[in-house]
Amino acid sequence: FLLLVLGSSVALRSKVDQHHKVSHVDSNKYSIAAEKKFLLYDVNFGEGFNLRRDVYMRVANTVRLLRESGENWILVLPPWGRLHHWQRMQVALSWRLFFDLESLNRFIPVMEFEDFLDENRPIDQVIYLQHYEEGWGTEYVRKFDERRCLPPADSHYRKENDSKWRGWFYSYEDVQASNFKCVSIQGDSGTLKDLLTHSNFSSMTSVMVDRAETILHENFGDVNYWKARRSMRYSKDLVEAANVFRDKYLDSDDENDDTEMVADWRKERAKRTAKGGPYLGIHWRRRDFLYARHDQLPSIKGTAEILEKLCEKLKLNRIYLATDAPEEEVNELKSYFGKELQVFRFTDTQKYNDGQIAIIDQYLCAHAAHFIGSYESTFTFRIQEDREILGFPISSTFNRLCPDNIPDCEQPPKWKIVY
Ligand code: GFB
Repeated sequence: FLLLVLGSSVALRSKVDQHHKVSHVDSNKYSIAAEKKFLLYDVNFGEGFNLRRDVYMRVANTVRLLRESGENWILVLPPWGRLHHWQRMQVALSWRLFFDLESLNRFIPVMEFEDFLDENRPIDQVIYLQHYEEGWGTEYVRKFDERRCLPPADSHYRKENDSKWRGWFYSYEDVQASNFKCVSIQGDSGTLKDLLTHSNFSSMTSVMVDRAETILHENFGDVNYWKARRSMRYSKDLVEAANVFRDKYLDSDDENDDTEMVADWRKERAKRTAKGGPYLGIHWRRRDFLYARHDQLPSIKGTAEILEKLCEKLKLNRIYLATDAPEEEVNELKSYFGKELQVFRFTDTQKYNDGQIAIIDQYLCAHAAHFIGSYESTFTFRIQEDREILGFPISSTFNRLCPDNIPDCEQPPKWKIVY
């Protein structure tokens, strides 16, 4: 039976149409093809772009588990926007601006929120996830319970006279939900699957889970973590823009760098031979990070010294700089370099939005011969993952900038890819 279910789910995944939307499933052919159900989700307002990418992987794995248990769930992608790090306040941005939906669909069926709305589908239920008021207790057990809404849940959704629930809903004003409940939960993608199949919610066709970051990965770093991650290929436009930049300024291309990728990520195989382009990639996290991780970051001059030494050691004279630093700080950094070092940045803010530039920055760092990042930044983590997928040697990837007073600081954990 298990084989039948697994076999069916693979077959279903391949039935995704050309327009990157989920196609109809032939219910006569596949016993798994039950009524379509839709899982929507949102993440706490304060979370950044790269933590949100991680939350996608957790929720995508919930959908995978639901489908493996025979339910026909489809993930509705939460539009991007209102991110407090973005300099330009944009909302309701679709996923296809950033990611390749065909690739996402090869892991689980996904659809844009706009397409969900076009189908005139209602949201039956909002489940607002929250922690337990009393904390974890003496041991961590996976569990969930319907509980009274704790702040801030009680202020995020309100019941109107028509007895429908209104909330943020990614800035779409005419969207509402029929029911709203708060659930205290501690657990992971699997726990969320159990919640959605619980008798209180199992009759709902479309459920939105808010504060989805409350749940963790079921098995961090396992093969399903990496499948979800590998499915998150960047949009073809962004890859193209970054490749043009590599070719023009960094003397870098996939053939010479040994970074060619097969079109379908499911056909990727383990390798450690990637060379990367002849440049040093650096993610230099500044702004709010200076407060959050002050003791773990180098000064501007200290950063320049680390980079100069590294370029000398690796015999590189080009640096690709990914940063959120203000211009004055970038200029100061550059002022410390000798003439032999060239610094490159991708700055086409006319054509690309903040999130797209972030992805191009990450892509360019991921293709460098050597990468060095910022301590515990999720922006840096995503670059390290991309390099694992591309097949770089470990030593060229898991490196961080050390603070001035600890030049031999502990290097990042090596979260290696598994297939
Ligand atoms: O992505 P993110 O969660 O990474 O948030 P951290 C950082 C955001 O800042 C990115 C911008 O999404 C970008 O909008 N940013 C940072 C960059 N570095 C770069 C860069 O090199 N290039 C470009 N183009 N943009 C956490 C936050 O950030 O830091 C938390 O998620 C909190 O909310 C904490 O603020 C202190 O993990 O680095």
